[in-house]
Amino acid sequence: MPANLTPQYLEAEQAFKEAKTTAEKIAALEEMLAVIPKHKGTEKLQADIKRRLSKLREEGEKKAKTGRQDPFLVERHGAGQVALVGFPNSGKSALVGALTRAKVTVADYPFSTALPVAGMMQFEDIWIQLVDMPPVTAGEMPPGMGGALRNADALLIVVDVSSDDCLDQLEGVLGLLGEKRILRSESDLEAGARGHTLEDCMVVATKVDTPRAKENLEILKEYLPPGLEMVPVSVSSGESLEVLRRRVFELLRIIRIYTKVPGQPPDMGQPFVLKKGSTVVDMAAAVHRDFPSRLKNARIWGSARFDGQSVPRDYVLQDRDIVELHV
Ligand SMILES: Nc1nc2c(ncn2[C@@H]2O[C@H](COP(=O)(O)OP(=O)(O)O)[C@@H](O)[C@H]2O)c(=O)[nH]1
Ligand SMILES: [Mg+2]
Repeated sequence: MPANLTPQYLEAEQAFKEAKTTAEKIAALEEMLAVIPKHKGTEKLQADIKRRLSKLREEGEKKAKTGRQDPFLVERHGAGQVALVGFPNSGKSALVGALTRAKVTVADYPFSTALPVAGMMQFEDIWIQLVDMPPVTAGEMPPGMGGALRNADALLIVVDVSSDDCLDQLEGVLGLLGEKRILRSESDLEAGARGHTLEDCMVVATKVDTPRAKENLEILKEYLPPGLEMVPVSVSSGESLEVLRRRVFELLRIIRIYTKVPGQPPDMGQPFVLKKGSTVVDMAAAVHRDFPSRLKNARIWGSARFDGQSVPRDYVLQDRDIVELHV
């Protein structure tokens, strides 16, 4: 059967041939896998790509262990990893500095951040990792950065509303994310490609303390693509920084679940962090590998109709639920 490869696929294959770093090669192979026409005629090719991918990922991990890792990839910590992307001077480093204890360089000259800097942001009882990224410009992104952005759980698009070119900044970043296939379609993601939809992104409009901010915010609001949220903040005045913490948590679409042993008060220390939509069985799996098969039922405090209510295995949990697993 002919493979009928599309121009999109051939383009990705070309990118693979030109790729120099492991991260670039992985990104190109992922791309090939995402866009390859899925039918009998390409099955062998698909298997071949998958084999090459897993080999490269293994090599990448080995390299990471010996210290020669991709400088743009930041090891994930906490409840989720959120990368900040924006033009030079948009206020990314100032934000990460205000929300975490990371040692960032805030400067009024561009390109003061050459490599990612990560910090942990506290939100109530969990920690979320923020990664300050080197700047992008319209049509340009440092090579290797795409992989790190695809790898993050969510993206904050930082736009400076003190500047009248804030709409160009937003469009520039969105255009670039699309072009580099960091933003991609739901079907690409379902096919196994790494990347994000707009659902994983949020615009942070910074420097709302400045004179031009109000007017520029109105313009941004008008042109904001549907489905993309925006939070206006100021690091200088501290305005809405607490709101931003919560919005970043919501952007990650995660829930916090606490455990309880029968007859004892709940453990309100470090919660288990699960994806939104997770069930009692998912929770059991997070506690112990053997639990799902041994699980009989559970009792829930929080989202249930009454405290201590018995619920089935497929009960969908809500943020802050307390679960007592019966095995
Ligand atoms: N007025 C005002 N200035 C800010 C704010 N946030 C950052 N800046 C200034 O904007 C410049 C660039 O900030 P920086 O965080 O280094 O930008 P980056 O290049 O995106 O990391 C610095 O001079 C900051 O002091 C803010 O909320 N309000
Ligand atoms: Mg910076």
